[in-house]
Amino acid sequence: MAEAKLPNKRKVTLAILGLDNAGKTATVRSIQGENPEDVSPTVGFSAVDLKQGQYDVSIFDLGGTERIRDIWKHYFSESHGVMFVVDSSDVQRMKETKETLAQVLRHPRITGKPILLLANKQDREGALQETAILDHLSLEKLVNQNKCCCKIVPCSAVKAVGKKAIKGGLSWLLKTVAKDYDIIDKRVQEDTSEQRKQEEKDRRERAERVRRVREEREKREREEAERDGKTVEQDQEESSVANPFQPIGNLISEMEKKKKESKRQSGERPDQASADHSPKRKRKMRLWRKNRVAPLNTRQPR
Ligand SMILES: Nc1nc2c(ncn2[C@@H]2O[C@H](COP(=O)(O)OP(=O)(O)OP(=O)(O)O)[C@@H](O)[C@H]2O)c(=O)[nH]1
Ligand SMILES: [Mg+2]
Repeated sequence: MAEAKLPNKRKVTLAILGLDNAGKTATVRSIQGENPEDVSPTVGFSAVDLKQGQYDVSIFDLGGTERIRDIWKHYFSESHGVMFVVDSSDVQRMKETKETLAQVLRHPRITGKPILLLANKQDREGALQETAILDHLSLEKLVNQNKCCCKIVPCSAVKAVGKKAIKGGLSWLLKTVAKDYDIIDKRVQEDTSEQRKQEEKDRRERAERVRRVREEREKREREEAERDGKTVEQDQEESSVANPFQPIGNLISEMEKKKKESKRQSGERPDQASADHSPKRKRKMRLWRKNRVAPLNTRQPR
C-alpha cells in the first residue's frame, strides 16, 4: 500500500570514494546532519542508510588509503552512482587523485554510471577553484571517455554554506540515477548476482586448496611415522582416541553403559533411580528437566 502511494520511491546505493583525508566521512556526516568535525580515518568501510526525500539511500563510505583502495571494486556492482570527494586544498596530490579517479571510471562496473565530484575543503586557504580542478583532473576528457554523466560541486563539509552545496549535489545525483533507474538497477542486479557467484566460486576453490594442502600434509606425516617405525594401526588407534568429533550418539550410549555398570557394581537396580521419590531427588529431577537439551540428531541426510 505504501509503495502505491509513493510510486517514485527508489532504493539507491551510492559509493563515496576519494583519497584518504579528502573528507568523505565528514561529507557523509554533514549529509546526515551530524557533526562533521573530529572524524577519524576510515579503516575498511562503513555503510550508512538515510532517507533523502523520496529516496532510500545507502552510502558505502570506503577508506581511501592506498592499501584499502583495492577493496573499492567489491562495492562497485551494488552502486547506482558514485560521489567522488577531492581535497581541493591538496594540490600536491592532484596527480594521485586524477589516477585514482581514472581507475574508478574505467572500471566496467562503474563506466556509464553517474558521478558527483565534490571539490571539498573550499573553506581552506589555497583551495583550487572549480576550473583549476577540472584541468588538474582532465575531468571532461575522463567522463566523456567513460560515458559517465558528471557534475562538479565546490563545497565544504564543515561550513554551513558548503554543506548546502553537498545536499544540492546529492539531490542532482539521485535525480540522475532516477532518470535511468530501470537500466542502472538492472545492471546493478545482474552485476551483483554475478559477483556473488564469483565470490562463492572463489570461496569453494580456496576451501579445496586448503583441503588438498591438508591431505598432502597428513599423507607426509603418515609416511614419516611409518618410516619411524609406527604402524598404521597405532596411528588409527591414536586418532580415534584423539578425535574430539565423535558422533554425539556414540558418546551418550557410552556414558549410559558406564552409568549402568557403576550402578550394577553398587547394587542399585538400573530402574531404581526413577523410583526414588525423596524431596532431594525430586529437586534434582526438576532441575535436570529445566536445563535439559535435546540430543543432537546424528542421522546423516540422505
Ligand atoms: N577545513 C576543512 N576540513 C575538512 C573538510 N572536510 C573534512 N575535513 C577534515 O579533513 C580530515 C579528513 O576528513 P575525513 O572525512 O576523515 O576524510 P576521509 O576522506 O573520510 O578519509 P579516510 O577515511 O582516511 O579515507 C578531518 O580532519 C576533517 O575534519 C572541509 O570541508 N574543510
Ligand atoms: Mg573516512
